Amino acid sequence: MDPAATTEQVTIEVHLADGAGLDDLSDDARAGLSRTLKELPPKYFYDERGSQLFEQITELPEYYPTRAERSILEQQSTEIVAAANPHSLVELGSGSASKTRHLLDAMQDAGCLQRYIPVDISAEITRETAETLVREYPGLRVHGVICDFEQHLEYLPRDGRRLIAFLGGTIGNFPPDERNSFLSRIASLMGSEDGLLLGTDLVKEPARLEAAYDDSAGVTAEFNKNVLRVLNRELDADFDPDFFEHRAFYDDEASRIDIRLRSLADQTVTIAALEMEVEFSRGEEMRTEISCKFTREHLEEVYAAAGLEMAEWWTDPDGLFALSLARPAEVA
Ligand code: AVJ
Repeated sequence: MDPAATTEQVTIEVHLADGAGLDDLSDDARAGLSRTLKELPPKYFYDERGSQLFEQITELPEYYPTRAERSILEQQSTEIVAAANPHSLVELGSGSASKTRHLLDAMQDAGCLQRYIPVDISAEITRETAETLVREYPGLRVHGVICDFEQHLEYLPRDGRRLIAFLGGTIGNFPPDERNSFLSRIASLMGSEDGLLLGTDLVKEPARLEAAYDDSAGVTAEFNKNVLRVLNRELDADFDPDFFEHRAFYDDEASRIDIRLRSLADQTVTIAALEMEVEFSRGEEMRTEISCKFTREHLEEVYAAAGLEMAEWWTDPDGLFALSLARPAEVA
């Protein structure tokens, strides 16, 4: 498709057809709301307001993952870059790339920084970030790829030794089957010298986990309900967020936080764009997100199942969060 903008150091490649996002939302909403346990995929939280609310979440006292991951990057980026020794840094879901600078700094110090390839759904944020970074890092070329990285991994440039970073713990949003096919696809696109740097939140006391997803200021509750506003706007639906309540609990068996919206009344919601009426009984819960928590042993198994091998493992001083480096497994 058409490269949206090219300057000397910045290239932005757009692979999103107009309306594709809306088609996906329509399909996902129709399928998810037809299940016995109603469900909406978490990627639709992140419109402008949702992204702002998530930014607020990352600053909440209860929400430790962002700070813990940042502290690993602050302390270990030199080691990470030495272990991966990349020419380019590919980042899936790059957004404003705030944590990425630690890796770029370490690559610059090691003299190996050539290219940064942010992969994101938002062209605006990616372009702004690209322009800022080329000013901050002389000689850096930024090649942004605007796509849904869940669907369009094959658009990633393949030349040079790459470190593919997938930070923030977003891999936790994938159910096991989808996680396995996603990681398997990444593995199949990796050269033998490429590395995957994956951020994962770790198993810990349920009370601590639950507090991180049900903060006392109610920001996560607003974030959760925001998906209803997205459906109201995009699909001409009539959800009343006041008739739903935020709920987050740790599912010990599945090692994951389960996030839901519970209906406070018997109610019927109309989704005009889908010509659909959806009934909720009082107390019925709709799942809006899962956030899987890992141990090192479990993650090693997850990698192995996807054709990857854990090469390195770093945690923050409190052992809350991990970054790990994986490589394609040797094929015998
Ligand atoms: C951005 C997916 C990593 O699962 O912790 C935060 C999203 N949801 N609070 C997470 C989220 C509710 C977050 N990820």
